[in-house]
Amino acid sequence: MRTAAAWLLTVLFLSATLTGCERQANTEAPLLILDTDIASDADDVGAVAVLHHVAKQGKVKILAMMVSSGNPWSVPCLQAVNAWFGRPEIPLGKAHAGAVQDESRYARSIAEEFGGNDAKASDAIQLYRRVLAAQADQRVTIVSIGYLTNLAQLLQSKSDAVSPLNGEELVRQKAARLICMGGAYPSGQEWNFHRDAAAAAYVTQHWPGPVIFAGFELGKDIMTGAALRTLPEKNPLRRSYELHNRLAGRPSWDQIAVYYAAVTVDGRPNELWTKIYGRNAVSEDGSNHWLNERNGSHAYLVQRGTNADIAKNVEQLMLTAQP
Ligand SMILES: [Ca+2]
Repeated sequence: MRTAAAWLLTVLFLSATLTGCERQANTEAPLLILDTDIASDADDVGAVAVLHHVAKQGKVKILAMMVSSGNPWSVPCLQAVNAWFGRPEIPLGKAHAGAVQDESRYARSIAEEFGGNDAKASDAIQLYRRVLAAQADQRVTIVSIGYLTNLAQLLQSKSDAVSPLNGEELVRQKAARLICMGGAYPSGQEWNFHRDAAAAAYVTQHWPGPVIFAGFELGKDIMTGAALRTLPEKNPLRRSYELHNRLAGRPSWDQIAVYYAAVTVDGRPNELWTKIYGRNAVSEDGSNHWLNERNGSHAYLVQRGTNADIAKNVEQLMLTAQP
């Protein structure tokens, strides 16, 4: 067990050495864009619930949500969940044709049971450009909890009527940080990278600013969702987990990325996770390995808190997330 003095020294050391990665220097609530593949697993719905909860607490401000899955029910499902949480107006972006096609055990049912639709959804790349161009410089946190399909296309986008900047320049100017659930650390193969490996490789290579990776290993033993059975049945969060695997609980990969975004405003060390700096290299098959670099603009998260503590926090946020 740490002594108080050792703890203080650790914090001072980390403060002095680990703040270079995130360039967001103010303490205002992050302006946040969520990019989700909501369809193939229920943790995306859990993450959306956590996001609504922390937004209600004033810890983040939601600018838009993008969908990287090509499942036609993903956007209507997300719209239904947002409407249930009292935020039907959140702008939604739809992936281009050719996006990863996922099966889903819940997306269509949630859309139909809770009346979701994609009538007002925009093209994801156009929406990214529009939303980013309208913000103050280096204020936007993007949290990716699915494929990097949209973000790769955003980086490759050309100047247009919205902004004279191309995608990479626009991101450099407006984004404070990208928090990305993807990859395994220090090396391995993970679903989000693997399913659109070209996009994962492009984004890790070309993102013109800090990227913080929340890897496979972080969420896999943080099981949440089973406690949702205590909620009323007519609740899209509970229903998603019920349809997905009968409320048996699922790993919390996506909630962790959102939770991290909400509890770290300016990149100072956090009691639940610390960061290892360097550079992430993604191969053609979507596997990745870590290159240690002292001043790398990438970092991956290493857990400090216990699985039980983090699971309790995440599940509590999901349980108490209410319209
Ligand atoms: Ca996901």
